[in-house]
Amino acid sequence: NGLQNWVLMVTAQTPTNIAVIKYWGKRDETLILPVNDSISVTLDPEHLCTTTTVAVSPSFENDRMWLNGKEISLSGGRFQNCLREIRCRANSVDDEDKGIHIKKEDWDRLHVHIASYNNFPTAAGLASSAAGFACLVFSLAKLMNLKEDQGALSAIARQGSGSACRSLYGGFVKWVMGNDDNGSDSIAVQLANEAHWDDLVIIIAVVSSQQKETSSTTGMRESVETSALLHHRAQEVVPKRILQMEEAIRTHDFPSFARLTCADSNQFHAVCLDTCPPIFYMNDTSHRIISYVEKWNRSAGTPQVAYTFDAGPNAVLIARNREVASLMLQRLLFYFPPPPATELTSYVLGDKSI
Ligand code: 2P0
Repeated sequence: NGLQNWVLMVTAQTPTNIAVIKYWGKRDETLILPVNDSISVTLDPEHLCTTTTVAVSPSFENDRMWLNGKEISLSGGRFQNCLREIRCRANSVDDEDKGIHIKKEDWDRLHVHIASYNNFPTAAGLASSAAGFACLVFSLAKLMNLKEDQGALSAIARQGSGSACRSLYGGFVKWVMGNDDNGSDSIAVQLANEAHWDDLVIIIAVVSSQQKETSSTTGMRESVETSALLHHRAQEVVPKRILQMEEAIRTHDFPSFARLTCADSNQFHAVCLDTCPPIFYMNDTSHRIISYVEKWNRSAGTPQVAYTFDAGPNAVLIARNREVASLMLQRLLFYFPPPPATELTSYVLGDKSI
């Protein structure tokens, strides 16, 4: 194409994922290699997701990115690592209809523009970086016609943000920590697809949509350096839980699934408390939600709801079926009534301390 005014675009949408066996701690900070395996469930794409459009044109002079309409810097090592890994695997692209022909070697001098939107609060402990980097890598891989399989793409997304590697699949996903120093075997694999256990309903109770005080990256670095509990957890506890969780998912065993999910969330927050200086991600409302679910499960005789909290105070509640979910929603709104919309956005649960 002699004209220099063409633009080739790809748009993709990627949901976020919620870990039920948590990733917390790296053994390699640059390659983002974890100290333990983790397991997550990927949410439905229409709820918490990132939509990313990537474009390439000979008229673009630099790589640029906009997040929620605001330009952000691409100079960070993580973006650069992802872009480099994708560019070096790029292939030729021929779009006859548009008369666009890009040769493999052209990708070295072509620049990309990236526009990304989250339909949920960024950095409020709702795994925005997971959906973000997964979507970035997936859409760039499509644009640049990569031939790599999902596993190899997950290893690239992992270098953007660890939890991102799990968002390349739906359903239940395991991030295998791997053994290689180069990270080639630290990839995500799908344990079961989204249809496997579709009775489960996930409700996210937004306790606060404010940005968290300690980023996951900083928090886990400090935990690796100072928490003896983290090392015990990674070596002794998680390997057993991973096997038990895989079995619970395979057999739709909700009581085991709920017990493991709650225990692992609580141990992750115990590691945060065991870190010096201690990290507090949950607040009083989070603690009250835990007590409330524990009481409910005990009085029902068998678990009805599992809870899990990431690097923030928001509760992720997993109900065993739709009936339980609807009951839970009614009860949550009764016990944790949202404040008037004038004080806070109406979907934020009541918490006098905010
Ligand atoms: C997880 N979290 O497994 C755990 C549980 C938060 C608590 O993965 O440094 O944003 O980018 O690899 O992926 C959050 O950590 O951290 C996280 P980086 P990431 O979902």
